[in-house]
Amino acid sequence: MKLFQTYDSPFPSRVRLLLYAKGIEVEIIRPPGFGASNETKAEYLKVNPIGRVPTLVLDDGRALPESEVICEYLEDAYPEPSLRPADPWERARMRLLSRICDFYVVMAMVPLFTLAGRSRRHWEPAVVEAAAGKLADALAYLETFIGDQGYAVGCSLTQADGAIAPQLILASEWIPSVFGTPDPLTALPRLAAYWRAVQADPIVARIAAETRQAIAEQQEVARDRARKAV
Ligand SMILES: N[C@@H](CCC(=O)N[C@@H](CS)C(=O)NCC(=O)O)C(=O)O
Repeated sequence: MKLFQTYDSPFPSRVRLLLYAKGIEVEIIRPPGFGASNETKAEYLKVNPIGRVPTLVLDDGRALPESEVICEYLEDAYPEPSLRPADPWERARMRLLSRICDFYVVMAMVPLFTLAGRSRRHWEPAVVEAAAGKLADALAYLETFIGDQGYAVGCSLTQADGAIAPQLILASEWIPSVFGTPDPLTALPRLAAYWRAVQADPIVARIAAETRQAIAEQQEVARDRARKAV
């Protein structure tokens, strides 16, 4: 199988967490022409017409986009070890936490992703403040439902940890470092305690290290571009 993906994006990281936990080997491919325009993505659009990462491509060529759908496919096709809790309520909490990430946490960060790609003179403080406020609200939803036994749900790794971990790196490390905003975790003790504890898990630690490295490389490219533009 092949996984079209990038290391700095939270959605493929969620799929990699599952692949690592289940010991599934795949070929990792950065989509050709990714990160520029839709024209440069023409080849990739033939693989996934949605044009986003990740896409899982099976050995017979069938392609599956959308991180949550890929994770559910991998759970069904490779059931052991399961990253879905057996108890229906706990499984629902796993899905709820992942959904909060997809619908609220990421959406709150989108205006900041957009600003970060533009020159600093376009960074209106009101836009940054409004996005940071929405992000704090979204993270407070996680605070309400997050587990207290070292993992998002129960006392072992689930898909929810894969959804949450890369987004917390963006929310509590990348955004404060780029925009000078306070770390939102300081106001969320349960989520902060979860985040400290879950990084002791070797698979979460691996995903976190890959994400931090990719973000650092991307920031270096952005700094280089800014230096050249002066
Ligand atoms: N709902 C999708 C979201 C995927 C997504 O938005 N990926 C972003 C990267 S975080 C992307 O590929 N954006 C298009 C681009 O960067 O050109 C999923 O869960 O897979």
